[in-house]
Order: sequence, then structure tokens, then C-alpha cells
Amino acid sequence: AINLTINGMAVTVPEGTTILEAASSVNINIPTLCYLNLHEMKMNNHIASCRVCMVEVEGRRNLAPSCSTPVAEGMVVKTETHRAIEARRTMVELLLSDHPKSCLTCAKNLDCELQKLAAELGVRGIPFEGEETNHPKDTSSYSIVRDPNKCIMCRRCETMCTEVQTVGVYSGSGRGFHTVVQPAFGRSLIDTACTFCGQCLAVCPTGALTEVDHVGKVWRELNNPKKTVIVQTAPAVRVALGELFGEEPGTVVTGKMVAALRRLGFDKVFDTDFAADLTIMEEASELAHRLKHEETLPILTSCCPGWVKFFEHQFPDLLDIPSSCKSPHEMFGVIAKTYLAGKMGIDPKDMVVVSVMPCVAKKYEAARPELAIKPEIPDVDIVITTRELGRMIHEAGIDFKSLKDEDFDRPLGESSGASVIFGTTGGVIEAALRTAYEWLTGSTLENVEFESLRGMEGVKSAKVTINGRTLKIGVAHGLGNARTILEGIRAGECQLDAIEIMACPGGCIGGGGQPYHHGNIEILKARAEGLYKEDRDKPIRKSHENKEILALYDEFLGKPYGEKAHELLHTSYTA
Ligand code: HC1
Ligand code: SF4
Repeated sequence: AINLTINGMAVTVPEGTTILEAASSVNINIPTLCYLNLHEMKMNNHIASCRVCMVEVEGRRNLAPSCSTPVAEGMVVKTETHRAIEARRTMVELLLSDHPKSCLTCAKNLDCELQKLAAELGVRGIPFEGEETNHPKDTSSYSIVRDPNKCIMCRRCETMCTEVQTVGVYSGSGRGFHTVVQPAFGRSLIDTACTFCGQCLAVCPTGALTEVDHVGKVWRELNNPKKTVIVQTAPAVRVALGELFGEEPGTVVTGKMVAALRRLGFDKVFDTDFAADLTIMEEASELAHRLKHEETLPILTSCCPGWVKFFEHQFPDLLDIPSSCKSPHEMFGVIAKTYLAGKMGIDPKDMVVVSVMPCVAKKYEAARPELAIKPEIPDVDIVITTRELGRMIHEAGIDFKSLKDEDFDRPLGESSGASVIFGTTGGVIEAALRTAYEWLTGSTLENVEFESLRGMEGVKSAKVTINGRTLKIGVAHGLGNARTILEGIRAGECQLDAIEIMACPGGCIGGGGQPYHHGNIEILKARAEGLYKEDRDKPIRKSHENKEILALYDEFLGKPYGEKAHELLHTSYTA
């Protein structure tokens, strides 16, 4: 252990700790900008480029960047000297000197870390008048907008994309004033291997990376009297939306969210969770089918569109192993435009399905041509993120906190606890096991909670014995972890039978469309806990016990994994 003093306080920390971490362990906050800390996910931005976290270390002539300076025995650190504060303010002023001053109209207004720092440090003018750059915006994709003029070269996006996701879309190019972090050869995102996972925009401190905004499109449909506009909400939205209205992370706001969606004018409010139960019926059947017919294993979950894009692009030789199930919100869309439209007596052309998702890749997924009933009738019409829904509620002047809880519309509104946990890493495979176990053994699964599949560790595994055969289950979140597993499969070294993969660290709760967590893993843990709580509170916890699902098969779909289910609920992949 190392002993040092920070602002006169004695502090003892393990060797290798940085000054920043040591300070934070005694609740001394040093401002940061380029820094990222998601250690448990092995994610650090080490470049110390922004110099905003400078502190004074006794005996050293120069200030030290606290994020990258390790502690040493007997060190005396001062974080609040006039010199340190002045240095920080100067760094922020320099960053602002060539930064667009369009904060009022920026998509990151009030969420921008640079703006917040300028406010906290009391920047009242910019002494250096720099030339502003004028790079074109990249609006080539369905998911992400890149505005290079707002890039401050912190390189968090590059760390995220290259080290955590191993996709490697971004790198610094050009020199000096004209340096910019961008895809190689200045390509548009759509022409790269980008998976649209949105993790780069989740960590971008400024408005350089934001989601494609579909709020206007939703308002237009809501105001079109010819259209029946229905909405569905993803599992992870309900434990994060409240953060936009002052609730603690992880607060479950399902009832208020439903009430708010009705106030916004949606004709029906449904739950993607219903379709998550439907996905389990299909996926568990597919697993049972592959086991029985000794077909290819492992089976991989396929509900995450960032992950789907990743394996299509990077592992085109393995396209036969992922499950053929569409993702839950796509399944929901297709059921709404067939079964529900029929029940309601409306033409599917006049129905608009809006998905509220924690994810920006879902925007791109909804536009995939094969995920449609006909070319002019997509399964899902519009996807908005949790943040965009929050904005609509603010725009409409709804007092979210005072709303009384309301329940989803029926049918297609009922869901099990299994479907709720889809939103966190490990949840999809846990949900699948609850059903597969009972179907394959014919006996009741008493303890439905698979502890070893939970938590924030990057790769997790468990063994489950079914009819004398031990199934090996794996979970990976973050595409770098997924790559490790896929390379094992390609090399024939992977012993796993069923694997869940989610592109975003933490799963959907950490999606690129969620309220910004600014690199704080505790927020992800709180959201996961919120989902596990909702699971525990549900009267049914297994997908195959959902009565509305059973009725849907009875009245409309026939058998799980049967002919009609294949036609509507399954898809295929392209290299
Ligand atoms: Fe997800 Fe899913 S869990 S992919 O993370 O399978 O986005 O929440 O809606 O579709 O259900 C996201 C979440 C979501 C789907 C489901
Ligand atoms: Fe990389 Fe994901 Fe960002 Fe695409 S969306 S650039 S894959 S981090």
C-alpha cells in the first residue's frame, strides 16, 4: 500500500493507483474530460490529452495530470491551488477557442461535458480567438451523426471503438489545427465496418457524436388522423428514463412511462417485453431442435443489431450459428401489423409502429430491407431512443414525476419476469434457460435465478444439466469480448453450447440511446438491479407461462418454431 497526502488528508491506496482515483476514494473530485473509467470492463482512456485534471505535486516544478500519474510513497498533492485551477481554466478556454459556440442549438445542450466544465470553472470569455474548422457533417447512417467541428480530440470514441469494441473505425488524422478523429480515408460511417452500436456516442463528451433524431417524424405521425400510431417500449428504457426527470438511476418508472406515452397521443401503448417472451418461445424451441437433431452448436442470441452487424461483417464464415430469431421489437412489429391489425380491423399500411429503445443500432435495424412484411410495410416504422422519448415528454410539458401509474394495453401487453431481464447482460440467456429447462426435462425449475450469468464481468459462464447432458452456457458483452468467443468458435476451441452476446458493455441498459452515464459503471449496476427487481416482483417469471403468448400461438401462429412462426418471426443473415 502507498501512503500520501491529498489536500492535507492522509490517504492509503494500493500501488498503481492514480492520483485521480486516490482523490476520488476520499471524495475529492478533480474535474476530468478525456478520462474514462470503466475498469471492471477493462476500459481506460490513457492518453491524458485534455490536461483538465492537473494537480500540484510537492517538489515537482510542473503540474501533473492526475488521471495518468501514479501515486508514490509520501507524495503531497494539492488539487485546489490557484495555479491548478488557473491551468484548468486555461485548458478549457483553449478548447473553446476553436469550438463552435452554437451550444443553444446543439443536440448535446445541457448534456455536454465541455459546457459543464466551462460553467463550473467560471469561464467568462475566451481570450484566444482561434479559427473554427469547417468539416462537413456525416449524416450517412440511420443511427449516428458525426460533427467533426465539435470534436475536442479527447479520443474517447477511438478508445471505445478500438479497444473495447475492437471495430477500429476511428483514428486521428491530419496535423495540428486540422487534426480530426475520423474513419480512415475520411470515409462516411456507412462505408466502414461500424456496427452502429453507439458506444462511441455514449462516451463522446461533446456534440461531435449524437444520434439521428427521429422525434419530428414521430410528432408528424401522431398528428396524422389517417394513422393508427402504436408504441412499444424496450425492457431497459423503464429503468433509465426516470434519470431524465431527476430520479435515481435504476428507479423503475414503467407505470409513469406508459401514462406519459398516452399523454403524447399514442393510440396504443405496448411492451417489447411481450415480444421478448415470444422470442424465448422461438429461441428455446430452436435450441431444443438443434439439440435433438444434433445440428450446429453453439447457438448465439440474435436480438442485438450491433452484434448482428458485427458478426456479418467480421465472421461471415459463421453465419449459420446465430439463432435465426428476429429481435423482440421486430417480432412485435410484425405481430402488430398482422395479428393486431386484423383484430383492430385496420389496414397495416395505416398502422405506424414506433419503438422506444435504449439503442441507436435499432434505428439501422428497422431499416434493414428483409425486416419487412412488404417493401413498403416495414415491421417497425420509427425507432426513438430513451433520450428522444425524454425530450418528447419535456416538449409536451408533461410533469413526469406527478403522473399516476398506468398499465400497458392488451393483448400484447402482458409479460413475464424473464422478458424484463433481457435488458441487462446475461438476461436473455437466463430467460431462455428458464423455458428450455422446463421444456426439455418436463420438470419445474425451482430456482429461476442464474447468479453466475449476472454481473458486469465481460465474459461469464455457467453449466446446467438437462436430462443427463451438461449444457455449457456463455455470456459476453462488449464486442471485444464477443470477438474472443467467436475466434474460439472459428478455431474449434469453444466448448460452449449456447451464448448470449450484447454489443454494449452492460447490455441494453448501457445502450447508446440511454441517458448519458458519463462512464460511471455504478449507474449501469443500478439499472441492472432495477430490472432484477421488476423480475422478482412479476407474478410469472417464465416466458412460456405468459397467457397472452399462449393465446397468440393458439389463435394465430400455430406451433412455436412452426411454419407461420418461421415466416413471420425468423430471418437470415448476409455477409
Ligand atoms: Fe434490448 Fe431487446 S433486450 S435488444 O437490449 O432483445 O435495444 O432493452 O428492446 O428488440 O426485448 C434493446 C433492451 C430490446 C429487443 C428486447
Ligand atoms: Fe465503433 Fe460502435 Fe461507434 Fe460504430 S457505433 S464507430 S462500431 S463504437
